[in-house]
Amino acid sequence: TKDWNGIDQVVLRNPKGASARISLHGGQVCSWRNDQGEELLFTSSKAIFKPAKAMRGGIPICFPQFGNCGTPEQHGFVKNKIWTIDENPPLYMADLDGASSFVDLLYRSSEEDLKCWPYSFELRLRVSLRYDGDLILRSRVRNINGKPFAFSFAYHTHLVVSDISEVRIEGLETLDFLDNLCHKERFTEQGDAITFESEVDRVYLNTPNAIAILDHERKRTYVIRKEGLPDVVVWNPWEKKSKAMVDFGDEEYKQMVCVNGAALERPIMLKPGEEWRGKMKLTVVPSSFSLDL
Ligand code: TA6
Repeated sequence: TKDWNGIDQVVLRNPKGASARISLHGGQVCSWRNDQGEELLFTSSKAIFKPAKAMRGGIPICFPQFGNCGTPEQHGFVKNKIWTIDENPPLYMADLDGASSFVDLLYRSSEEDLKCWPYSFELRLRVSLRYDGDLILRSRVRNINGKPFAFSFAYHTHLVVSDISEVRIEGLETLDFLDNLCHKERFTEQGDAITFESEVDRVYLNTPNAIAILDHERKRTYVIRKEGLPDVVVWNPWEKKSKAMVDFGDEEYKQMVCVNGAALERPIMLKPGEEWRGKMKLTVVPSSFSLDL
């Protein structure tokens, strides 16, 4: 199908009616719906659907860096580029772990990219929708350059919640985090679940491979399971920051939370020919289930 600018989108469906949509613009997952057709990924009602800028929502792929590292683009440039369908994905990705449908996307660095980041790479993304409705993103970065390079990576995951003040995040207790609201100063999280009463913008370090986001009102829990992504970014802009963003509604912060699987604190170094793999699996369960995190 075509998305907002006639740019191709791939729709994945499973036999129970769950679905996902991925845009070739940025390799961005724009939608993930459960088998009742409920949208689980947040998209701002004021999102700007104009190429060379990622729409505000879904799961932008942040590479080769996350945050403002002095390059022209915040969160890297691949989220603003047109990707292609990968006709011959690497054999090792044959492991489908219960996928009912999937798509392989590819972004190869261009001559133009070299001007803002002087390294050649191949970035592959497989998005799978499982029979049970789970969404899996697998990324693979290969250094096809003559010299080593280091990068950071994040799945900028915008989740829908019914009311941010009723959301708890479990799995990050007692961990250290860098607080983007205090010049990235390092703090230690207290001993119980994270809750939200104001803007939060933190990078939790050396996190466990499973994190739970409990949406109390809707009796729904998201579980994020990840590999190769040691850090977790937790972001809610709250009211003041929301008003300052042109592509974000004033009140929408109440219905979303960003919980990003990421590799940020220690950039990943790849020698020529080497590759890195990162994986994130999103699951949504009725909160009544006990979570063996
Ligand atoms: O997710 C954390 C964060 O880095 C915040 O600091 C905020 O900048 C957010 O990403 C939005 O970034 P974007 O480039 O999508 O406006």
